[in-house]
Amino acid sequence: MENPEVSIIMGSDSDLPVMQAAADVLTELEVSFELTIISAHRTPDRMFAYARAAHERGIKVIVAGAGGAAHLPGMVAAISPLPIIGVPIKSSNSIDGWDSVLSILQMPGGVPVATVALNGAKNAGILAAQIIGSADVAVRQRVVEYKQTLQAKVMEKVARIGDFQK
Ligand code: RP5
Repeated sequence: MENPEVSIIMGSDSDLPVMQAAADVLTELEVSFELTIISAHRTPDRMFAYARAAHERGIKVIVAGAGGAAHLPGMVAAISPLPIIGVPIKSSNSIDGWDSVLSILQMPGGVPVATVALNGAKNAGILAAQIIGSADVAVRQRVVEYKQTLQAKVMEKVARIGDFQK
């Protein structure tokens, strides 16, 4: 996409089946994004170059997914001034998912990473859109409409299953 506002990065192509959900919801909300692989451990120079320059390319939010010893979101947050949303992934090298969660969640003071649930890439994409929407009325309106569809889906189920006594 031209002029992406959100950048989706992940440690490996093996993370893509999870991270695809962030791309899908950003597509649905019509937020421009880029998507690539950056490994904090295997391509450290690439990670530094990316994190130093992402904001200069017009990126406004970074969604970063990794599994196991999941250092990518935290290391990018250490370098970049942009808001970082971390997605812990239960990957092939993850013991049980807790390793990924705690690696991303337990950041030291001064270096925040907004951590979503294990494999929570969909919510990471929505949160990224909400951050973009805080300064973009059209995106914010699409988030409003998205929330209305969530409500409508639940109310359809209520109509099917039954309601409480009013
Ligand atoms: C992490 O190691 C990646 O984010 C991925 O979740 C995990 C396994 O990577 P591969 O061995 O599948 O490339 O850095």
